[in-house]
Amino acid sequence: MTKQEIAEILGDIGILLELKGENPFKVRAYQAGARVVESLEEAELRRLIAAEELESVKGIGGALAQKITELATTGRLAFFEDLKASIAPGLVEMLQIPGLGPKKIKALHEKLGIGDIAGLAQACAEGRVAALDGFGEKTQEKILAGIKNREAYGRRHLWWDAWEVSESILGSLRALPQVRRAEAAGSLRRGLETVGDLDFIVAADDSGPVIDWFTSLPEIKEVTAKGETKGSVRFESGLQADLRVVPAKQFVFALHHFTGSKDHNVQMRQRALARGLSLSEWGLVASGGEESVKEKVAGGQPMAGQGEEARTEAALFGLLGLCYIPPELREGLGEIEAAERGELPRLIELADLRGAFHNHTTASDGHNTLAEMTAAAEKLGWEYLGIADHSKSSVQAKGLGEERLLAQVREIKALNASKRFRTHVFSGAECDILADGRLDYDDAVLAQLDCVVASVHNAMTQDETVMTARIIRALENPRTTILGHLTGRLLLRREGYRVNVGKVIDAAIANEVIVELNANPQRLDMDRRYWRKAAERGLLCAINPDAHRTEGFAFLLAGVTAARKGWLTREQVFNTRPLAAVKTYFS
Ligand code: DGT
Ligand code: CA
Ligand code: CA
Ligand code: ZN
Repeated sequence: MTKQEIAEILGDIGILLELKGENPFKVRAYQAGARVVESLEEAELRRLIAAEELESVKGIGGALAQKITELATTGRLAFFEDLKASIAPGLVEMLQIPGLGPKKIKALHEKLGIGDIAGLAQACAEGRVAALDGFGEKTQEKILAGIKNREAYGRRHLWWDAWEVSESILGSLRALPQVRRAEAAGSLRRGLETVGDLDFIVAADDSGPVIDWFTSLPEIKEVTAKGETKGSVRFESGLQADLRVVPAKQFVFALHHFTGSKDHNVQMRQRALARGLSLSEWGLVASGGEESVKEKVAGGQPMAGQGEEARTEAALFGLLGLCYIPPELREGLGEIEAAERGELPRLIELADLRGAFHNHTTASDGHNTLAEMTAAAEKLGWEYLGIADHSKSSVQAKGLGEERLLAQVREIKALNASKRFRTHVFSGAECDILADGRLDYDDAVLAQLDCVVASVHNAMTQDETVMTARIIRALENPRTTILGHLTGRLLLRREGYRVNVGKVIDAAIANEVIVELNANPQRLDMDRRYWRKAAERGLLCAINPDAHRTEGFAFLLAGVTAARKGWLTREQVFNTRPLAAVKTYFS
């Protein structure tokens, strides 16, 4: 644990003790301890701990010395964990509201019985907070504004929304004359399905103009930090972004560090240490001595094992005996071990896809006609396009009755025969899985289709056993080709239905049903966490855009990103296969 991390925990202990109404002297001892630790040099702190001389430092008594030692050597502190567990989480959460310190929260709790932010909002709305001693109208208004702010800005954002903003900023950053390299880092680069904030890393000769440009973007609501090499902003949309400017020779190390994840970084640093090296955002240098990596690099100490600088992340990984680890895999979930053994998968890429299934037209709830969708697919170079409009039970989505469906099948046959487009169209349906697991069309009708995507759209509140049995029954139907959006989740909006995903995967494998990775940025369903194991056991994936208009085809990028995060290779994804192979599969 770094001294910064230790100091933060000591500070937190002070706050929690105050929240509990503990003796003020004790509270102040922790606050002072935090400041003392912060003021020490990192190496000096290590030395004092090793020599058991912490108590010789002014402001650190026996109890504090013991806790600092425990933190520094084990990375944990039982006392802190117990303390946190002893306080209602709602009270701790209230600390996030600006202007609310432990004293005020304690008063709100004791005098008004307020135990969480929701209760606080209500008390403010009813004017009860203003009436309290030491609060008043002004404070109440400020608290309410803080709560609203937190609701608007405290949330995460869909990967796709963040990616679109990030792409446009990166394009402009790279066009600045001072900028040599610019990349997005953080969870966005790792392809997480939701993103907390954007992190940009820039190599530039002169940081001032870059920070100035960044902090004066037109969509900005607030500049939350501005320094010589760092800027943080909040856009109107609520999305926040950090920008860091570094010298060119540090770029790769900063990019790697701020890409994360934290777990991946911790394992990489340990690996470096085992090789007598220190890795940080500043560089990779021989370990040992009193200086930090930053000081060593600034002092001109050569970076480990290289003439001048690591120009690429591949070179950085190479210095630690690893092949390049794609950002999507950097979650500390075994990627370093796999890289060491040379067993990283060759991850699927967008260009590997030759077409996609599960797309809607104006026949049901889509916004473009069959011809428009096909023309757009042709423009993207797709060999094939799978149409799957809703089935009759999805009335609200204009689901097709048998007659309209069979008319569409004939229309698609005629379109293919006309050779108007180079893209072949497969006829299909997104067929509802009824509440009891039967499909929404009879066998004779389903037999007319190339591809049946079976999905749950109603009776979503069934309990887990019922829902699981229902989906498995649909998988056992020999007409089912693909299982659509397995859990029905809508990211940041709606939990998926309760279903035993493991059992559904087993049944899909046993019945040779393809499982969809729905690429709609709100869905990304089946979730990335299941794919690696399932695909190793033989499950086939189809990355489907679920497009309701031609622009929806672009969502495939979100789907491919999620698939990469699930360790999937080209071979494990069905729609990388050439047209002839897909025709054979469907026949
Ligand atoms: P987010 O923004 O919540 O979606 O997730 P990230 O991963 O983008 O997290 P963020 O923005 O706080 O930081 C970006 C990366 O920087 C993170 O993945 C790892 C690195 N990093 C940030 N703070 C720390 C830290 O305190 N310790 C370590 N080891 N790494 C950190
Ligand atoms: Ca971030
Ligand atoms: Ca950040
Ligand atoms: Zn659907």
